[in-house]
Amino acid sequence: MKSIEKFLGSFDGETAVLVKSLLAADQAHLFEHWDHPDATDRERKAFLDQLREVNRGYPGGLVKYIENARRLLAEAKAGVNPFEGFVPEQPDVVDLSDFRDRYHRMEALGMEAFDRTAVVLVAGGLGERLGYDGIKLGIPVEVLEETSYLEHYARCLLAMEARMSRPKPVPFVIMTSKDTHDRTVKALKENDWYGLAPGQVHLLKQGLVPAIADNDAHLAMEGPFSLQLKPHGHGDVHMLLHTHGVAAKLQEEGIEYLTFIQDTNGQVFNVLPAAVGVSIDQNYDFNSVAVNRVPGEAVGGLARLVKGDRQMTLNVEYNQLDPLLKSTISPEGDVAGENGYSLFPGNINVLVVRNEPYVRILKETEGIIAEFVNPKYADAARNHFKKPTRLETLMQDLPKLFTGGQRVGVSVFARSWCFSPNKNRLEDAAEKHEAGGPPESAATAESDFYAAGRLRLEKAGTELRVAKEALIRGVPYTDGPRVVLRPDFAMTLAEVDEKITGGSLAGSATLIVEGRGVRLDEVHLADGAALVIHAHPGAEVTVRGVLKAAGGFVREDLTDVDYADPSVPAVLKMRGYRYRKQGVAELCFNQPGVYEVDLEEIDG
Ligand code: UGB
Repeated sequence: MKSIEKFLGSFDGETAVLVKSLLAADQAHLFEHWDHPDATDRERKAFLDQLREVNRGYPGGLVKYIENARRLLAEAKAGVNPFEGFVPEQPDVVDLSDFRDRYHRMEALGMEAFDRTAVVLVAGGLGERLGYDGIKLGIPVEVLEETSYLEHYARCLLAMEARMSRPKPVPFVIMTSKDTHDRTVKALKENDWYGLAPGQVHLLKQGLVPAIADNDAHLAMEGPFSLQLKPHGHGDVHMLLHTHGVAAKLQEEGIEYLTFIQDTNGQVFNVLPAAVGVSIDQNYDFNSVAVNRVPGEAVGGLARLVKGDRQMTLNVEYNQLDPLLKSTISPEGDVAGENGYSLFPGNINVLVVRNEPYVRILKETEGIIAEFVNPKYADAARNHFKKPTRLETLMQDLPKLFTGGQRVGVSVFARSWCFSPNKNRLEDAAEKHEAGGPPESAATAESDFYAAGRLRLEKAGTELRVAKEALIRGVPYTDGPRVVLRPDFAMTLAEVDEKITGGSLAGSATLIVEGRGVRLDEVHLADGAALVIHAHPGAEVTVRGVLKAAGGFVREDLTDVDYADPSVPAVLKMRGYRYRKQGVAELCFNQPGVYEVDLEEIDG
């Protein structure tokens, strides 16, 4: 009798069934140290606890995971091409990158559906590429007022709620992980949930999956009494929305659209209203927000793949797209279409999913979305791995499960208007810029955040003198004018147009506006002027006139001494600069009422 079998009688029912099923699945090696003379009861108990936790965390349990792994590993070994026989075509695209009339119609349509929309944020990633040891949601998207990503997102949800004819909280699902959960909860609690109702926030913590040692899917051990565990990927969000019953519950509450967003994309709410509008207008079940992509660019391309009467629109990684095109419709590979861009727009992982088919698919699949495995083989025969692998899943792969009948499309927006994440440490961002790619760093994310504010003003007819792009430690940054129009002031371009008339801003001016009732009428900010307006609900404020320079916010680039100084915060070091406040006109209206302000009357 094997050593573990002697112990089975002493286990509770769940544990005994689990251990037996693992033995039947050829996993006896997990228990080979079980009755080693040095083994302690504590170690054994901890191991069983771990096995039960991992087993519960995966629909169908560990045995199902092992079965799935064997199947996928056999396909990987045989070199099965998942796109074999599929012919790529341009997907259904609604291109709103020109901000023309259709853009405004889609925004208005999406805004009407705010009471039927939920926001799902995937925030389980640790941000190793960023070299930051806090949670990415806690990083400020801008350092003038130091608004964190989490606070910015919360403000957007509150602004959505305020725009409903019958306001109700927008459900906010946050997927965390072991790495980010406690710190996300702490940030929410310490900041009074950023004004959100705790009941509107659904926290789903993703677990880890076992590492796999070989093609037979023997689970890899970290020590004699612990499994080696690895992340399963952001596709876990689908599994958790299913296993926790959240998607189904939201459906019962009348939520028709789930919008999926990433942790550090301060631009995403610029386009969410219009993206939801496109889903409604086109009756899309799955809508990928995307950007125009230069042929060959290192970002996944969205393509419709057709094989007989089967077709699916999905993200194809750029290194798979080019060979697929060459072997099918285009001997030259990925080439530019009439508009100068690839026919296959770039995926940015912002998704709008119709909840009704989604809940159905989740039920059918138990939320396991198109898992894949990517072992690094040590030998040409593909018998051995260089290191243990694991099954993975990506949230954008959901359409792989659409069996027909679902409508899948793509909404294209101007690039930095919809996407400018903070993913890379400063040095790597500089290298990426040098190589001609997007730096995706703290500085570019902040620069684009202000650029989005400028774009709003420009569309409303404000004249802007934009500063020249500068390189800060090799990363491009446009210093101004810095414009932050808070979401409660305006969620759509139409609202900005309604609330701002004319005016002008010079290169290093700063304008921050918070408050639904604020209006700017011919406001002119000189170089070095800074105007900050905070108006509480019920305060109807009209501001007009010229604000002269009084210092404003002055950018100071960090020196090597700053970098060596541990007291300089990491969130500044990842940018390469700080702002000093030197003479800012701050207008605060804490009481409801009607106010008129002439900037000429303000002294410094
Ligand atoms: N995330 C989780 O919540 N859990 C996880 O296990 C992993 C990540 P990364 P990645 O923006 O250009 C994605 O690491 O994986 C969250 C798309 O797959 O920043 O390199 C994490 O917290 C890719 O197609 O990105 O690549 C973060 O919010 C492309 O769109 C989000 O998932 C790429 O992003 C993304 O995680 C991109």
